[in-house]
Amino acid sequence: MASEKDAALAAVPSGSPTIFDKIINKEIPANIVYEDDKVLAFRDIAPQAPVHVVIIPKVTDGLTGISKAEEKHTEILGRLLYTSKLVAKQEGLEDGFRLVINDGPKGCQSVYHLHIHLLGGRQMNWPPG
Ligand code: TR5
Repeated sequence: MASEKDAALAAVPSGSPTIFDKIINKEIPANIVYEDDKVLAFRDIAPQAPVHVVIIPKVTDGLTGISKAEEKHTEILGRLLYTSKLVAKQEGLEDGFRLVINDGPKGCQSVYHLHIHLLGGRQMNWPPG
């Protein structure tokens, strides 16, 4: 996950391709752990837990973040959540895990392509930072 500074410096959503589009298009490498026709999941480059996977839709259809969700996005939102559960099982997180969606500068979002963070492999704390 990004620091506040990273999030503050992140490009405002502009409609131009993000780093995640380049991962989808295989223009830059990523450690992919799950892929189907609609969803891609890969290991975060700066892991915040022993397991830290980023789960993204292949087509955003304007979903730069969860705050941009519209009724037309409900199917892909459900697919993302369901895929999170599949990847958690695949990663052996039977004892629990955490899903996180950062939104906007105050939510510490740094990449404006909707994504779910799957974190696990250690005890999570509450409240989060
Ligand atoms: O901060 P938010 O919630 O927007 O999450 C974006 C996440 O993307 C952060 O946790 C970053 O560590 C992660 N990230 C950024 C890059 C990247 C990545 N994960 C995998 N591979 C990556 N590449 C190749 N390049 C990045 N810039």
